[in-house]
Amino acid sequence: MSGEKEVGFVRMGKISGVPKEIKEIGVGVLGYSFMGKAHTNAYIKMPIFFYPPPAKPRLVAICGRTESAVSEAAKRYGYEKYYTDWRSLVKDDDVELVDNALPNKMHAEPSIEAAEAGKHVLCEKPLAMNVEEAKRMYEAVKRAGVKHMVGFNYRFVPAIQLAKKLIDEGYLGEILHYRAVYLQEWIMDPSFPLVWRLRKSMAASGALGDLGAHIIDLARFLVGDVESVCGLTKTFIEERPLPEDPSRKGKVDVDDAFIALLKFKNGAIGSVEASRFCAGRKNYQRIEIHGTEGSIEFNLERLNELNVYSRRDAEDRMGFKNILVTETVHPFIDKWWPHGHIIGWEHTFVHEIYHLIDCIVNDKPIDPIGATFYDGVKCQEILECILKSAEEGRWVNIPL
Ligand code: SOE
Repeated sequence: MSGEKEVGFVRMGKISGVPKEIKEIGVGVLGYSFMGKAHTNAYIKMPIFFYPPPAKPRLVAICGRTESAVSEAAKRYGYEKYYTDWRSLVKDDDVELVDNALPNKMHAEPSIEAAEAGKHVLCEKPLAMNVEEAKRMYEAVKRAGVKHMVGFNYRFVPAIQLAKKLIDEGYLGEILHYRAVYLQEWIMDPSFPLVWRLRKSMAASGALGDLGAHIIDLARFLVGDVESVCGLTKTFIEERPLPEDPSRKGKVDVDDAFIALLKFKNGAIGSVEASRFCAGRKNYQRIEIHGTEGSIEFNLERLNELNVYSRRDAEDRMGFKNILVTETVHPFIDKWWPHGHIIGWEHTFVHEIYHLIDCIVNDKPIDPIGATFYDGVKCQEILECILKSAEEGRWVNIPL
């Protein structure tokens, strides 16, 4: 132990800096608000709980447009530097991993330039504004040979991983139905301003790309690829006060809610629905999957639990079983607390960041557990086809 010395009867040892046996990885985060905070928390927590870490994230730099806000965030979170120009962060030689937590409009260019600068890239969902951008991003990371992941963090819920294990093992038999909703209520007040998530120029779509992207990615992760869709979108409040001048209003040009039917390539059928107008639903992502041998049910607002039904159970005890997914046999749990000491939403980001950094340091494949930019492209195709279907009022096939 470096700097050890006798202090009376107590030996004192000084730990200076990161123990040399632990590698570091320089991280630069684009964006400092909601997702910037969730990701930073994960970078700080990961090496403590996944110890020894594959590498300890070094909070090199954070970036945001407003210097007063991003400098405050850098101080608060513990970043060494801050930038108001994303290009400077991407070019910073100390940054090995660029984490793009900016609005959807700003996913493509910074992620492509990061890849071209030889940086690994984590990009928040949805990957892009449209399929064309998503494909350019995917081509760029492939050309650069860097690791690439999309922030579909719900893949990293232990209960979702248990669901995937049961499905992949055939415990549910042949999958017949996928049924998912992702319901929130945060913009029901007409006085809620026209923030970037409600503007087509910044987000491309509303509940569809924001919440729908998650349950569409989980559809692919748990059931398989989608063959065709039939969608419906709705905007309940057509205009809202402008954040920059509440006395003026702007048009809401994205969906407040969507519903879509899915035909999967493996013959299963599905429905996905997301809305920001469901009073009482805070962050209510609920999934039911039914197979020939049984069913599972997951609710994000009770994310430590998975309800499982098996037709193989004896008739006198057949019924949904509630599994508390907090035993160390389940992924990631052994890194936290004893069983029953439940985890939360933020832990899914710690798991995601651990997986990414482990794959970077040990050159492991991000998928199938994590979503790569390829998965981001496939999700983008389904999003775009749902919009096309809603506009044209017909079923639309997903490009092969
Ligand atoms: C929307 O409010 C939102 O923050 C999404 O953008 C996130 O992806 C989701 O995890 C929680 O809800």
